Amino acid sequence: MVEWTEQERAIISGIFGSLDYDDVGPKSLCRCLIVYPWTQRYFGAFGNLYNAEAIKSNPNIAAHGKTVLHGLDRALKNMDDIKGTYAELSVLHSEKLHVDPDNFRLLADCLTIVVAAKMGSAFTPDVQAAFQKFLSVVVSALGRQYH
Ligand code: HNI
Repeated sequence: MVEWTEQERAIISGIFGSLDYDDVGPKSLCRCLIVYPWTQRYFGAFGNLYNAEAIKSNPNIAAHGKTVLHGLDRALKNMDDIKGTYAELSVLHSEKLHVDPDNFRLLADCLTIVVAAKMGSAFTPDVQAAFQKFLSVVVSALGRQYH
């Protein structure tokens, strides 16, 4: 089981407490789709992804970015059982959506960059360490039900 210090818990809840989901969610997913274009293959039914501008102005992508970010609330509320919390979502991504689990890390990295850009100098190494630890646990939990 993952151990969390009080400082890590405080940092992580602080980040999410001041997070603008409607801005950060879409920006992170857009960044992932632009920087790693092969991730677009899962969003064939989402409409126009022809170039970066199209991705950034695609309302389906924006909506899904918010869904994914709100998906992280589950981990936030269950910090001591992130693995169990994501069992079902892991099965969905594996068996139904067939998302390559390497992509979880890519999206997590894009989220880190967007959050860092927003926080500026408040994104200290300690903050980065706690946030990346949290996302690593999420990424590992989401990849858990893959065979
Ligand atoms: Ni993901 C659906 C959460 C990474 C492709 N995804 C969801 C849903 C949640 C979610 C929540 C909605 C489930 C439902 O309807 O019951 N996804 C997350 C989280 C991460 C993640 C927390 C990682 C941090 N998903 C990814 C990645 C990809 C991805 C990296 C592909 C590159 N997800 C999808 C697709 C769907 C999806 C595709 C279905 C979308 C739809 O509406 O058809």
